[in-house]
Amino acid sequence: MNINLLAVPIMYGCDRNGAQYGPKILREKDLVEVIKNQNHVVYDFGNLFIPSVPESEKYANHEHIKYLKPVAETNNNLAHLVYSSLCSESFPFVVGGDHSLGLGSISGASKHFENLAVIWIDAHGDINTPETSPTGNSHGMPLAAALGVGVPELTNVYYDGPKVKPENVYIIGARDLDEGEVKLAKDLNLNLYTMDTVRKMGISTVIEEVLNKIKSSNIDGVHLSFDIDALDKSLVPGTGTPVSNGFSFEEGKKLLEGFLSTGLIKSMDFVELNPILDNKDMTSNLCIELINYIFKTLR
Ligand code: 6HN
Ligand code: MN
Ligand code: MN
Ligand code: MN
Repeated sequence: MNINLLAVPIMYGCDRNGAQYGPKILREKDLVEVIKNQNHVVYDFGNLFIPSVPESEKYANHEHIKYLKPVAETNNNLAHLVYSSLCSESFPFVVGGDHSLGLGSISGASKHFENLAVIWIDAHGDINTPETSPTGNSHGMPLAAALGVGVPELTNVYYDGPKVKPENVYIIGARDLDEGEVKLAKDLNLNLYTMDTVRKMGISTVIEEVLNKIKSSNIDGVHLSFDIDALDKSLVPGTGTPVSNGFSFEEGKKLLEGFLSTGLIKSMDFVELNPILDNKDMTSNLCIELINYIFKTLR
């Protein structure tokens, strides 16, 4: 397959120094070779330009959302790269950076497909709005913005209005949802598979159910957004918002393979690695192993 490697060294969405170095450490650990060795052609587009904004201007664009302007601008640029990749029959692999970039990916993919579905594998829901966010960090908001909920600067990224329909959103592995997120998921009737639900149903049943729903709803493309904090806290010290009771490495691989081997996934995010927080490269090494597996199973 043709893979467009789109690296997005952004940390404005998590406001935590280090998240911008995800692409750098993964490249040092032979990211490109790892993908090529699984028989893909890789086009490395380098790092997306991220504007520099001093900390003193954190709230310059909105009283509660940090760095709103650079986040919106970066997502607009990313969206067009993802769209262009899909138009030229390449698979966009978006490497973060923090999860605010999920908005740009979804925006680009949704312009290409008639009816897009999104699978969001994450300890979090990332469906906060400025009103419900406890932090003002926009990496907790991209999925809400893609659904058309939030400030216009985010909901109108790339083109005006919602990018994905609520019935086409699948959140898997959530176990740290804020109050407002629980309410929004309910109000919009999102397909929410919390960690509790996954434990009750079993991973294979969850995969099967999600795939059946997708196959029966006229979907012509699926975007998979993978936040490494979906994995258990003990496995990923090098991420900004780790949460216990997460997936084991084997479970993570099983989930990824379940979706990636179907031929339905047309684009993907891999986000929230923070090398500065890491413990002896444990997280970055695990990321490389996962990425190797992702491209081994991708069809
Ligand atoms: N992520 N729900 C918390 C917030 O600040 O809104 C955490 C968000 C984490 C986001 O991990 O991509
Ligand atoms: Mn996330
Ligand atoms: Mn998360
Ligand atoms: Mn929380």
